Amino acid sequence: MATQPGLKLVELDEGGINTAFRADVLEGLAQVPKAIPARWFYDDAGSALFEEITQLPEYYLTRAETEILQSRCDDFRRLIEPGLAVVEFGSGSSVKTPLLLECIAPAAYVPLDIAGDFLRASAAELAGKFPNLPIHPVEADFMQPVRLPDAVAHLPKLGFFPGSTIGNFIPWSATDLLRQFRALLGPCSQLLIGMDRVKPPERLIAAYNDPQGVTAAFNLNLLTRINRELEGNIPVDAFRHEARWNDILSRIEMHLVATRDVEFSISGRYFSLGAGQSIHTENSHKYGHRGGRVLLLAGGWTPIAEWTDPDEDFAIILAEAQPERFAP
Ligand code: AVJ
Repeated sequence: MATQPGLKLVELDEGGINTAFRADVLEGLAQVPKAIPARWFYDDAGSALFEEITQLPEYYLTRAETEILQSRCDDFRRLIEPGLAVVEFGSGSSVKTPLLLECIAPAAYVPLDIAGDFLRASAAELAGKFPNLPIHPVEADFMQPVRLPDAVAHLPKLGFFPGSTIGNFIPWSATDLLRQFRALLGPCSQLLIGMDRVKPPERLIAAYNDPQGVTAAFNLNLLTRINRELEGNIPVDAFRHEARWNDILSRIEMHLVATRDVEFSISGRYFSLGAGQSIHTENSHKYGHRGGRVLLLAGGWTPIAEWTDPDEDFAIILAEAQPERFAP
């Protein structure tokens, strides 16, 4: 079956401006310290740069997670029933998805992503690999209320949230998001989620500050996107990429640091930064083997199995929706 036309849930104003993007940028830059939510990295250029990051020798996350997915097919088949709808949150290029779909014999696949063209291209490619699987791409921000296609309404669901994307959210928002997933997927659903593990800061920083400068380009692309889509004139060359380990909050932070005093405008609003000040663009939280499970429990999901790669760099956890009430 061919790819469905898909639902489009991105709101544009009369001028074709993405209003949610504009609101996040204008609010975020008016804040102290300045911050822009990481989800806005993923325009087409940003999504392509992220795919490049996943190939970097320093960026172990994707390789470690792929290794787990490849080696645990029997476990997935045993613990996940056939015939359910797989709903992937932030599907991106969907490169890891076949590894799961091959194992568990699903009845449908629903990739959700905010990068529309990228989403449709990836869905089309996947349709080539799984000609008998109904695919229903949904262009949406999974942080907003989402409606699943009617075609999968009656099916049991497996949420798939790989890549350690959960790490982008502060634990408070992460638990909100997990609860939202639970509400969307239903009371008998399961969730397969990837989380990056805590490890020595040197390795973490190297993964987010590669010598080739791909991560820097990914971070700086946000400014280029703002200039293009939100009528901005940010001098991109006046910023440099920085990755910091915040130990007390257990996260890598990415910043865009002004290398000199800068002034610019975005959608008619003026902003300035002094030399050395930064725009905080991403958090990537890392969890220990207990912390990750507690996060899931707090978000309404009971862990039932956990796997890591041999070096224990990365974990995949399978959880099921907690019943409304449980003993004691
Ligand atoms: C896709 C959010 C998991 O935090 O590791 C990679 C994004 N940022 N390099 C991550 C990212 C910089 C990535 N996630």
